[in-house]
Amino acid sequence: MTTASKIGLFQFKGCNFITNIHNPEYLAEICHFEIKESDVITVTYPKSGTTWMQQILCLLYSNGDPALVQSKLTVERVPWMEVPIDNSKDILLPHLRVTHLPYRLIPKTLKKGNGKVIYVARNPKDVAVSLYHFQNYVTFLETPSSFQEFLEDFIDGRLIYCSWFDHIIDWYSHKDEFDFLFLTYEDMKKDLKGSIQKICDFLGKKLDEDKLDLMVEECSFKAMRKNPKANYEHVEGKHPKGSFLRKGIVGDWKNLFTVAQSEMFDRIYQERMKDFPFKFIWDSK
Ligand code: PPS
Repeated sequence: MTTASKIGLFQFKGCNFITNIHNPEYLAEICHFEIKESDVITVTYPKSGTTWMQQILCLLYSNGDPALVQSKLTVERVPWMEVPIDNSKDILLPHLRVTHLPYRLIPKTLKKGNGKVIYVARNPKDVAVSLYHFQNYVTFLETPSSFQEFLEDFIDGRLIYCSWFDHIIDWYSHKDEFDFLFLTYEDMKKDLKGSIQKICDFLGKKLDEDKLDLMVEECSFKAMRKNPKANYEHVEGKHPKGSFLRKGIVGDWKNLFTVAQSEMFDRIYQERMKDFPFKFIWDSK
């Protein structure tokens, strides 16, 4: 374990983790975790729609019944792969996990093709804005001194889980090793019902029309923000002002990036993503 350049972070095998949440001994064990055929692992870079996918999968595996999403914190329903689990508590949906881990740190059995992987990507400009507000909201990460400095740290991979570019490029280049579904936050915003249907097809699940409509309702930003369990309302480590589920929109970057910052980001994006084989909605804007 080495100290990362930012307060509240440490490095493990070249990746930045949160001192308050992760521990190096546990991280070292992850490569030996046994992943089963029935396991479903959601992979995201931070602030890309993890909580949203946790909500969708939790409802899907409880047959659309909202009781669980209203009574348990998101993280208790669909836990993190890289965060130690309290074994004294019942694990409600043992085959569901989420992770922000880079490809190189995941379990060997997952790399061998056990389980299913759902990767959710989001426009990195919106990811940066969401993470910036998050770092201003929580007390366990460094409060950015300015958005300019924060953006440079984001681009150069000095924040949690390091570089957005490395994360997506690396995962996507290995996608054929997995039973793999690639979704974007923007597509989920555009057509939530269609996205849930895609997830059902991928997981071999069938939901009747009424249950599907109920899921769309329960997974809307409005419903999730109103749900204290999904919005982490009674959890410590936050400043009084703000909300975990903040705005939930596409294109919020336009409210924070200056023209110069946007142009600088676009130049770097084009260079880093020039060989990326997938065309994103935001690429054409
Ligand atoms: S984390 O901390 O990495 O797990 O965060 P993550 O859940 O990946 O991302 C948080 C952002 O996702 C937004 N969100 C949603 N948007 C639209 N609809 C729904 N249902 C939804 N649920 C979560 C959340 O508001 C964060 O984005 P911002 O832009 O900050 O609002």
